[in-house]
Amino acid sequence: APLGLRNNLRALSPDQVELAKMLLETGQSHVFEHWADPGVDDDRKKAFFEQVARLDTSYPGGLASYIKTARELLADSKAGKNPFDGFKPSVPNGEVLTFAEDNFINFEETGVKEARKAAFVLVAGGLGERLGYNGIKVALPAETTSGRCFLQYYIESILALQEASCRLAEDGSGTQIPFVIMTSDDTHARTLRLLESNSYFGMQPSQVKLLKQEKVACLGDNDARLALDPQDKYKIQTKPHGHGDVHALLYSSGLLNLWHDAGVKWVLFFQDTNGLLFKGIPASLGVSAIRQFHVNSLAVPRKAKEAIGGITKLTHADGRTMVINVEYNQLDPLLRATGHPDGDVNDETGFSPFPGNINQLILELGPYIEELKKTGGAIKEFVNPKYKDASKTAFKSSTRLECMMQDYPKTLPPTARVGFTVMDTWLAYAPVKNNPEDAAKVPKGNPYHSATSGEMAIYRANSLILRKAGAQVGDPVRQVFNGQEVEVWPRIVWKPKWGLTFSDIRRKVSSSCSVSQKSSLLLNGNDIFIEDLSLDGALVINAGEEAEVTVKGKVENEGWILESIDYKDASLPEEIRIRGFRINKAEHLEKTYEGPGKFCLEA
Ligand code: UGB
Repeated sequence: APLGLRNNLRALSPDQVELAKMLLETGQSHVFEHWADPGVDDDRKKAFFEQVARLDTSYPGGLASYIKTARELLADSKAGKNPFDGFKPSVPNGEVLTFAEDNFINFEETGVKEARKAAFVLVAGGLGERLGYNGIKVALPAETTSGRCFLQYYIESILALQEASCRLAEDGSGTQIPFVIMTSDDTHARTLRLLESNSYFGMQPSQVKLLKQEKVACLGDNDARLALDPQDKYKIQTKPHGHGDVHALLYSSGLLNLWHDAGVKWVLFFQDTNGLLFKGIPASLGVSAIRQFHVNSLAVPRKAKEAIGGITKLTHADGRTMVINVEYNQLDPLLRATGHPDGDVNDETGFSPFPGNINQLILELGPYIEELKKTGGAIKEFVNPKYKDASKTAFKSSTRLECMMQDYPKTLPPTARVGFTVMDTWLAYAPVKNNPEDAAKVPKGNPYHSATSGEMAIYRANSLILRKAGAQVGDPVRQVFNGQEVEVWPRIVWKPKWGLTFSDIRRKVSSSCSVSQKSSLLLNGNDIFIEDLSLDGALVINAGEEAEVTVKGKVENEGWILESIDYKDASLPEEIRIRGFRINKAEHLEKTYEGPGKFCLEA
């Protein structure tokens, strides 16, 4: 042991001695080299061991196992080893759904029935460095017509599913769908505050569990020597380990067994900023149930080189196969290395033949628990060091191991039923990941994945859905906001409960209604029926739980106007600036019906 540690040995507790031993045995003696004599910096030494203990217990297999894996992965990386060595990629088979077709409607119906046996898990520990927003991403408005933030949209959607599913239950029993949010030190306090200051957006607080992921130790060199914090030599530098942590956290929390005992059958994982997400959930849950998928990944058609992973079938020379997400930076080199000299390119459909992973996973709980009993929730990791030069001997900055939740199937036996469901992008996927400057640089034809495009996608989806339901909805106009050309459809927004499935929506909208492009229609209620409405302006309907409202007639007013703004204008709130527009509520008609009773708005 280095002198620094030897001098302090007597002052250490037995637990601390054990941790020190583990560090020495794993080649980490350097962390003690600068230690001051006993009596000096004692609090910092105590904090050091507390941190080491935390790093040790929060990682499946402990810190020693982390260091061992790191050494192996760093050696592979230095040797330039291809993680897919021996595997050939091909396009897998899955369920391809088209919105509003009969089989889509059937899957939705089954999905809603199954929802009472579901639990939802949101991974929201990421800071979203690409977006550059200062707050937590789930607090961002998904769209600014209603102002509903992502977290509110998710919770209201889960509650809508819960209510609809319980209504269909044969035994008439109620249930509370469990909702887990994985947070990190970067997001935990703010997520909790957002929930508490909004009464959990209508959910029972006991229904919601926050599980905080810990960061992992940083590695300073190819020997996996732990990197010390440059500001504090008694502290190991740490960085996020990735969304794959969610499996180990769920397992160690004990929640999975509790859910199993309570009759939960499906666990649905999803990400922090997709304002279309729940439009695809009922049908894909239906696919899981009918096709009996142990793992069902949701996917959308993907443009070649788009920054989302590709769902790929990998077949090894030794016969092993798996259906897995290949991350966007790996798919192109993998294809080039296996006889596709052009790499990841669009085919005649204008899309890559590999469907795009939107990282919404539906796992069947029973087989999931069985697998986690074996793995403890550990997910195959990777390392991505930025080397100083081609000799690959030193790093530009410390690195760490990372893992992704969609890599869960990598350890599954070949008998596992791993499938996927492809949906229309306009229906199911519009994340908010890129800041305005980067979004404006996205190659033409590829999605911006910005706050601007995320909001516009919601209006487009709702407009297209109403069209499918028979309504006449005005064509969009093209406008440029924050340097991004987008389609601006009528701003139609409803509460998740109003339109959970296509069948619900079709029942509530008659074919004789029309909404012009300049219009905004905001439906805050459940039983609102749109009959013979001709809207050219803005209309807001608020209906209480027990009010049934029929809307007819002609509404014409100036409406709500989208005004361009400069994203650099610091006088505006950041969540508005990142869209490049704000809504000027020039004129609208607003009606509120508390109920109980039947009401009719004849404009
Ligand atoms: N997240 C955590 O909870 N903890 C972490 O440590 C890190 C992230 P990003 P990424 O849908 O377009 C994913 O950063 O990782 C949460 C898929 O890997 O938004 O670049 C974070 O809060 C990729 O295959 O995305 O790419 C957020 O909710 C593709 O599907 C989520 O994890 C891509 O998403 C994702 O984090 C996509």
